[in-house]
Amino acid sequence: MKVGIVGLPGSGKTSLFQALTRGAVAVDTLSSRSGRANVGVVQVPDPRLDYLAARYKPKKVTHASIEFVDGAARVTQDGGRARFGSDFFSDVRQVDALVHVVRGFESAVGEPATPLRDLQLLADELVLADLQLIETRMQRLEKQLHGVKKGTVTPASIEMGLLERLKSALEGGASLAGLELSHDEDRLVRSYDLLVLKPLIAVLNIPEEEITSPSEQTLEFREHCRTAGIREIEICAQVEKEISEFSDEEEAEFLSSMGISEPARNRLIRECYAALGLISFFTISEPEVRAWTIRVGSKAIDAAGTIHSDMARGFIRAEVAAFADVEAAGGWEEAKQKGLVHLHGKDYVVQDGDVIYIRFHV
Ligand SMILES: Nc1nc2c(ncn2[C@@H]2O[C@H](COP(=O)(O)OP(=O)(O)OP(=O)(O)O)[C@@H](O)[C@H]2O)c(=O)[nH]1
Ligand SMILES: [Mg+2]
Repeated sequence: MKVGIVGLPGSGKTSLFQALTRGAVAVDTLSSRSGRANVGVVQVPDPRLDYLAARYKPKKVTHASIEFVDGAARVTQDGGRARFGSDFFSDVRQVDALVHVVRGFESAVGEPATPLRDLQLLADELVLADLQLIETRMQRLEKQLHGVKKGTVTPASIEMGLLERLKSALEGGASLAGLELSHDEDRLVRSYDLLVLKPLIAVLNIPEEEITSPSEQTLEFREHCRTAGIREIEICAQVEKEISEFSDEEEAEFLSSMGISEPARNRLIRECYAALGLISFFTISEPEVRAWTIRVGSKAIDAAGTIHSDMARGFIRAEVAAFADVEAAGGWEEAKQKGLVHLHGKDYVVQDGDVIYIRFHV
């Protein structure tokens, strides 16, 4: 799963990327271009995994991970105006979620921050790109419908009706989430891969002095996102980047001296994971304690297949305990003795934090 870091020039995207990746692995590019985009694999911090690792001391501990991309989906500056080229949109299409970095500090050339305006600027561009896509599709359907008697119901006429509804919702500034769609319509909408439907997290890049006390402007931004249903996080990318360069011990010391329990980047990573619709389940074995990634709503059989295709093929039962129960009991065996490990069939819907052992035959 790829998360694209986007935003106006100089908003702090690269600083944030470096904080997230802690300077590690910054390689590769999006498939369409070379030498411009950096991709970093980032571990999803998870105190539950930390507990299991400390309890079982396995040879290996494997975190869930997601990828962040910086330097793709570039917005260029053209005489003070932001320009969104066609590259921007084709790059955005290739990522699964967007982190929109919005400048909340005075720029190097003394421009005051205008976070709400900047947020809207990019949002409007995404809407315009989707409208264009919708209109192109409508033109194609019109040709198909040419000569068909008015009022005749065909797949094309049904799709046309749907596109008209999408178009007027987008033009009216309404969210598509509010539309009531049938199962088939929903499938069609998904197939368009609309940009406005990509999960988006707004990151307000605040100046250092605001870490402890947010400004009026920041509070206004926060409130706007809350009422508009936009996921939002405030981060000082500069400071996060500096913290990320510390060793683990130095970092812990620094954070505790500031009275902070964890770096802001951890919250952002988890927020991205959730926005992508992902949850984790855990497996415990002697060689490895591991967090596995699946989509919300996945079943026990999917979990088995994530670990190994043989496990899905030979699936018998899943032994499952909620992480909280394992922790409270003091371990997996202990949870079992207390009757907290349950047997489930392949259709069991896996919950975030489940500790799972798959029974299977080969
Ligand atoms: N005051 C302040 N400056 C910051 C902060 N974050 C980034 N900067 C500065 O802003 C400038 C741009 O930061 P980058 O991280 O390179 O921004 P970017 O969005 O990657 O820029 P482009 O890739 O050129 O679009 C740099 O000089 C940073 O040091 C911040 O939180 N506070
Ligand atoms: Mg940059």
